[in-house]
Amino acid sequence: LELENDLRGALDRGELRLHYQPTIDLATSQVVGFEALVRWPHPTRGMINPLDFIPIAEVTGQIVPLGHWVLQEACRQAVEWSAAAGGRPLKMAVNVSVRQLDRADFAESVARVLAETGMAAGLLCLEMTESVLMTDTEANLEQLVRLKALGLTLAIDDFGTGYSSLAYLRRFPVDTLKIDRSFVERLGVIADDTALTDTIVRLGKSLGMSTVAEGIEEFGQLAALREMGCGFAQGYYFSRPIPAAEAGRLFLEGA
Ligand code: G
Ligand code: G
Ligand code: MN
Ligand code: NA
Repeated sequence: LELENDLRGALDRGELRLHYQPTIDLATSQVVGFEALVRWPHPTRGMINPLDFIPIAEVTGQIVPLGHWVLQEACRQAVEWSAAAGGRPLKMAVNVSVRQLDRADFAESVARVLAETGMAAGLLCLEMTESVLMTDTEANLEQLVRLKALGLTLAIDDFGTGYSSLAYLRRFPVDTLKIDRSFVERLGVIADDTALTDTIVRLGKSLGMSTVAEGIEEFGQLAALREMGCGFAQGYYFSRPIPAAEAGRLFLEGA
């Protein structure tokens, strides 16, 4: 409860921050964009991990204003960095909770953020977990179709860990599969994980979806993913999630 009150205050006082983890194009090794990850530098408890406050925010409903702030800040930042890099396109991925999607006005609020920040819809990717594809299917489908109509892209986060049926991939307008890092972790070590990763990459390809591998920490994993034809990657091997100033410099260096 204390954390809940603190979070409301933190949001009101603008104390939350975004860190950014680069996304690398495996064909060119270029930084093509970032995933925005929220951080809460708490005045007395130190840096609080999103895993410790996002679930609370989801229960209390604070995820709605919090998620809106994240979206707005990430888009604003993407436009700023892209302009500083002479207009080089920058893709920005933002995590979205099912609770946000549940709101009837969600697509409208995303449209407003795009208009206010000048972010090109095609460069914004909304990430959601497989649970979105399982619960309240009709209502969620309608929301995803509305979001797609804005021109943005949709990704399934932590792909392979949920319970969604593969049939849903056909039904829902998904553009990108983010391969969960638990598969990547044991790439080349456990044959089954290697086979599963390869299968997800092929699945993506055959459905016309792009694939992003998460949690790359070693060169061997990178090499294996390249060989499989995985399109993009994130992970500590390239960079941890970093503060905005650092991320801006990283993007400019790659110009
Ligand atoms: O950096 P990492 O500890 O950032 O993130 C932990 C978890 O918190 C991840 O599952 C990530 O998807 C989630 N997360 C990070 N930022 C956000 C956010 O802005 N919104 C939502 N809904 N989840 C987030
Ligand atoms: O669920 P989601 O994919 O949005 O969360 C991303 C989470 O993964 C964040 O907590 C981020 O800090 C973490 N992460 C990103 N890259 C790596 C990595 O290479 N190794 C590990 N262990 N965690 C990572
Ligand atoms: Mn994510
Ligand atoms: Na993920």
